[in-house]
Amino acid sequence: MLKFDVVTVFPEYLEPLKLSLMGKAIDDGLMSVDVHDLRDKTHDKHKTVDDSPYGGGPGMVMKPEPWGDMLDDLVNDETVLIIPTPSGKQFTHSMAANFATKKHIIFACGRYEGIDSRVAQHYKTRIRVEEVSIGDYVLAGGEVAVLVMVEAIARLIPGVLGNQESAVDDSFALGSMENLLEGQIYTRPPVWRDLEVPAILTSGDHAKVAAWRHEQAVERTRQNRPDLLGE
Ligand code: JAH
Repeated sequence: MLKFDVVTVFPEYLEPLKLSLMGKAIDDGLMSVDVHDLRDKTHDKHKTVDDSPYGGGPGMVMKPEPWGDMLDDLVNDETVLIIPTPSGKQFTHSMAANFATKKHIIFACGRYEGIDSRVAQHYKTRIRVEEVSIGDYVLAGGEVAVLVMVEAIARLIPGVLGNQESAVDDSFALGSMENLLEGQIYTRPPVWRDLEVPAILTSGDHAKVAAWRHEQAVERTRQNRPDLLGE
């Protein structure tokens, strides 16, 4: 049972985690998701979570005290704390597979320019803390990155995927066993708007199908992700 806690000033942003594959995983007791409103740890009338940056500069920074009060309530010895930030390590499928083996993950969602750095610094002395980026773009906050990461992690928890999709397909998350992208896929009808399904796929020759798919995967990787081929 993997327990996710998400801390945010926009709890409604995490509602999609109750749907579809992840909703079913929760209902089946394979994981839990609890969302916490950071403003519950403020004490002033305006529920202030931000302040201006020391040293000047644009925007606002999240104050450390509400974070400390919230995280102290949630953290235990087995917790991994993940902080989504464009300055983090790139999130990958293998990172997701590692997180899927953990008992407890807390996501700390920043807004504005981010969270006072002492929050990560403090918890790093107590537990594993990972600053993680889902790609080289800036969002309005960490919430959407959490949706991405929880979905990627959840489908790697044993029992979450049905026999249809399955963990074996995960070696196809990028490509075959190599670092290749998936090739093109087709279903009925055999002709659609004058476009035919490649004849090899309906030939019944499984060895030829496998070889053709590998060629297509290499070509698509060369086109879209030459970096994966070292090119
Ligand atoms: C933006 C806090 N790598 C995607 C990503 C993750 C987090 C944020 N932006 C982009 C972000 C503002 C405040 C986090």
